[in-house]
Amino acid sequence: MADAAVKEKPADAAEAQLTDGFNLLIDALKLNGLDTIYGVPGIPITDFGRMAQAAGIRVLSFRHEQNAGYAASIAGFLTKKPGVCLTVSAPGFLNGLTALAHATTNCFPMILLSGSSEREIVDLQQGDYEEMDQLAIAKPLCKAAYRVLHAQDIGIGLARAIRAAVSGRPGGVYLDLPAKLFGQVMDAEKGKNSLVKVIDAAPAQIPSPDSVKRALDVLKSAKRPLIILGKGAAYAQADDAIRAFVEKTGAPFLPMSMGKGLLPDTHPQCAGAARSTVLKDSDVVMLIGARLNWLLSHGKGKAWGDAPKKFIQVDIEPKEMDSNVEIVAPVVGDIGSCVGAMLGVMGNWPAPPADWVKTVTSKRDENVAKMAPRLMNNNVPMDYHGALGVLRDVVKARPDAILVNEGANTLDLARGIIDVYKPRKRIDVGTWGIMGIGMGYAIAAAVETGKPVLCVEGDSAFGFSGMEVETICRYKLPVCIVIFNNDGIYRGTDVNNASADPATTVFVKGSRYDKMIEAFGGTGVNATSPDELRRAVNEAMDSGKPTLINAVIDPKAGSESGRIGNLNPQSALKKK
Ligand code: ADP
Ligand code: TZD
Ligand code: MG
Repeated sequence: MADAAVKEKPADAAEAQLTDGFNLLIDALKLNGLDTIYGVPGIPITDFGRMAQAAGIRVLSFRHEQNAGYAASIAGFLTKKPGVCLTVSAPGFLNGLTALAHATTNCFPMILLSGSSEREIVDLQQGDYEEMDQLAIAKPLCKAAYRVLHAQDIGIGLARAIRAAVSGRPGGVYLDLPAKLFGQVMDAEKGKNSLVKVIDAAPAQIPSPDSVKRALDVLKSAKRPLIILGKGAAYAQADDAIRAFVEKTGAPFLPMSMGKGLLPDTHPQCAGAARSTVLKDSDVVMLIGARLNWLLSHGKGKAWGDAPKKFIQVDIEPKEMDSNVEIVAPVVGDIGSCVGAMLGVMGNWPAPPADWVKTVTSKRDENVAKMAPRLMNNNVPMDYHGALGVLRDVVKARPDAILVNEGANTLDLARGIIDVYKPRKRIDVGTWGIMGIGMGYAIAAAVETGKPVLCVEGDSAFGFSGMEVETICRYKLPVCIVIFNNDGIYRGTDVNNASADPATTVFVKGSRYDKMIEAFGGTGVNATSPDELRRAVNEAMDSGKPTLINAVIDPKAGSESGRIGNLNPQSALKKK
């Protein structure tokens, strides 16, 4: 056994006094509680992975670096510690880089550790094995990028990476580790002393009392208040304070996709099912850990209606203020401190005007009632509503399970239909609407939380990371994947009349994704009706066995681009 060999090697006197780059990096990670690595082995980091595993770090080997990177990024979101991804030079690094950029865009703390080739050769462009100036390439795509050239700097290098990843607005950090570094030897005692245990990596950022008062004054003046909870609020892990604050205001709240569950979707103040009404008709909007980007129509235009609106924004990043519209009351600080400070000085808070609460509640109840019968349909072939009605019940019965979701129709409809009951239980495509996060997220969610995972995947979305079902089986993770198989992207019905090639959005008809997982010893199920789906998902969630369910969905059921068809250039042209 490799680890036994490493541990039991008799240390002769001279050797005992030396350490090397491999061990220093392992010690530095452990010293800072970074106990899990997601990666793909190869030159020059194969031995590093082995030695890290032998030293008690959990090292999960993936089939593609991008998926390992997505795993690390969501590990960062779920734990507030940087998720660590480990890649080989050039191509492996580039595969991981998409995930690093994704982490940065989504404000998730992550560190990409990558081996790199020999500096002297790379810099003279003499054609080294996997030659690439990785540091230069990573820089514009992450929050910070560093290179460590000397073993005695490993401690400082990792400390800088950790601080950069988690302090302020979290994000992705690149740490370049040239091959030679690992073999560098130094005195063990000096090496030990060179390591840094990062103290208070994400210091509390206390908002100014003036900003807190200003925000509360504006909120109190509202006739039609709205609170929007984004994934920054979920990340902050200030769950009790956020809930207490929202409840004290009595205002309707709208959870963004990954902010769902901070307060349950079934909470009386939840306005999720009255989204367009609250966006249009609110007069004061408080954003907590949510940006006014495309997902909120930039805070202006048709979606927000004509009535004048005042925005309050709670965020750790001062530059976020006024990014799209004027923020009349910026509250800059970490969400725990900001919400705590507001709670501390709210005093007796007046309930919002009853007519506003009533408008929102009746709109919500009306929409929920309209949807209800569609969710109970038992149509064959299944439509999205019939299948999602089942999954909604499954999650309701298991509020601790983590829901991973990607696709177009599969994403947009699942977001609206499946209620979430607890914080950080829904993870999805995030700010970029990226396809491919599915299996990486599922693996990290299972590893980091130990909870069962339900992945609701479009058939196209799944294809981006599908090979990781082997990884799920290899590590025996409690993951149930449900593929909404509608034969393609958005719909399976497109026809190409110009040649014998299939249309660009369709896949092989009647594909049996369930057979993929059987190749690796997992359980595959082909489900053609809501009843079959219910039975299969319940069984998988209860057994914890890796399972892939091919849910056969009517190819005609979806619509182009799901809910965001309006963003297609062709739709914009049609409007003109
Ligand atoms: P969503 O997509 O859910 O609307 P965004 O990713 O757009 O959310 O916004 C998240 C925001 O949360 C970012 O502006 C980020 O700076 C902020 N944020 C992240 N963590 C914290 C924190 N601990 N305290 C305050 N703000 C935070
Ligand atoms: N590539 C990447 C990395 N991200 C993307 N978002 C896309 C391509 C474009 N895209 C979407 O925005 S959704 C989607 C693609 C390819 C797939 C939709 O098909 P699906 O879901 O099968 O996953 P539905 O249920 O058929 O709509
Ligand atoms: Mg599809």
